[in-house]
Order: sequence, then structure tokens, then C-alpha cells
Amino acid sequence: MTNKTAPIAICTWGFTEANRTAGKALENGLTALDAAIKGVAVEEENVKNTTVGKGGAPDREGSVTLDACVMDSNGDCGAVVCVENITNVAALAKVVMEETPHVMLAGKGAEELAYKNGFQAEQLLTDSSEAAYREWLKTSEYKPIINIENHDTIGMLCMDQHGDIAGACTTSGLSYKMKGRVGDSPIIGSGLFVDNEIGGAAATGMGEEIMKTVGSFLIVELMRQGKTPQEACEEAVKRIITKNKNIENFQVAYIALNKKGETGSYCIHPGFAMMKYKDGVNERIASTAALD
Ligand code: SD4
Repeated sequence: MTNKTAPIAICTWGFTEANRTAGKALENGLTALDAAIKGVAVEEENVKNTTVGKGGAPDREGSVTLDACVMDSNGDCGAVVCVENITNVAALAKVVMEETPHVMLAGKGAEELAYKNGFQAEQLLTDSSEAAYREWLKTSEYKPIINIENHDTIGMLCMDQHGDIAGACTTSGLSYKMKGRVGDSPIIGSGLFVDNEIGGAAATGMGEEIMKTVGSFLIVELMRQGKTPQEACEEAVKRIITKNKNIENFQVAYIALNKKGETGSYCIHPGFAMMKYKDGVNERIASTAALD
């Protein structure tokens, strides 16, 4: 074996199958980036997940718009925002990274790139997400509920057999968001950041709060300064909750992985967990919370 470190996959929330898929792909020799894209694709294609890919909740006008980004171990990255009719938007973000001179493409431009590269158009609004949307329209009350609604964005970090780290993050964003709203998930440094010399971090939760503190970049920088992944996640959550008068009303959670293969996770409110695959074991690790 060429490995310096056993491959590791971690992801947000309890996505057992997605994380196992990535872990096995790493064991089979896939690069960290391709394993992460393959792992998150499980949730992009899972119509029961109402926060990612096909089956994701629509915006308040009934359109499902997806956001995703990827970051590679050589520091390259790609992102797509507000994409309709394409399920595997993390894979599309990789196409932006590899086939264009840009980092981020929005809406129609990203969709055209997808079709040129063989992605198929799909109806992302399922019968059940449409029914839930019609129910929501009766009150049109926009009030995301912590850990219940809006909670299944997948951010994934992988370390491959060569010890290289990469990641992917993919979401349909907040349910019934305003048309055109984009959160943290496709924003390099907010929803995801990787520095292969240090480690990586990914986020889930209220994107607006994550973006204000550039959370994933912050965590990697804190690890660079010597903090463990756990300490870095805790500090990044602390930055959000200090002086924030609204913390009762939103969740933010982070996961992190460093070059030594150490991992950490932390959140504001109890209820968050991450998955970790290492040495053939795929386990759910409940996160400690600032407001435990
Ligand atoms: C967003 N961070 O669009 C995403 C939502 C999320 O689990 O993480 N949901 O703000």
C-alpha cells in the first residue's frame, strides 16, 4: 500500500450511506476529490432528503435551485449556484473547476455547461416536495426550524491513500428561501475550505451566519495556528454566538479534519452529528454543542 494515512471520510449529519460510499471509494484508490463527489452524490440522488439535490425543497416561488462547491488538494476549486434541473451539482462544480477559467458559475450558464458535458435535465421537484410546498403556501410563513427543517446539507471531507485532502458541499439551501438566495454551501471559505497542508472544514446550518464569519476558512486558519480540529470548530461557533442575539433561532454546525487524520465537530444547538469512516468502520459521532 502507498498510504501514509488510512483513508478517512467525514460528513455532516447522519448520512451513513453517503459516507460509506466515500470511504469505500477511498479504499479502492479514488482521489479524495472524486470520493467526496461520489459520496455526496448519494444524497443528491436521495429524493427523501429535502435539503439536497433531487427532492430538495423549492424556493418560495416553487423552483428548486441547487448550490454546490468542491475544493481539491492542490487548492483548486469550483462552484455552482442557483442551478435548476441538474441533480449532481457537486460533480458539475468539478467541471467548472476543470473545464473553465472560472471558479463559480450561476444559473443558466452553469446549466448550459452541464448539458454540454453530458448531464441530463431532471425534474427536481418531487410530488412530495411539491405537496409540502403547497402546504407551506397556505401560511407562507418563513421561519426555519432548528434541526428539523433545512437540516440535511451534506458537506464532506476526504483524505485519500496518499494523505491528500479534498471536499465537497452540496445543498438546495433553505426551504422556501427568496428567489435567487444563495447561502454558504457553494462559497469557498464558508461552506467548505481545504488547505492540503493543514486540513479541511465544512459547514451546515444557517448559511447567512456562516458567511458572516467565513467559517470553514476560519477553522482551517485556526488549525494552521495549532488548534486541533475540535478546538477550531468550537472557536468558529463561538465567533458566531458571541454578541448574536438571535442564536435561539438558528443552528450552525462544523466538521473538520486535519493532516494527521484527527477530526472534530461542534454546533450551536444539540442535535447535530457527523459520520466518520476509517479502517472499515463507519460511525455516527454525536457532536457537542455550545448550548448543551
Ligand atoms: C444554506 N447551509 O443554504 C445551507 C443550509 C443547510 O442543512 O446547511 N442546511 O444556508
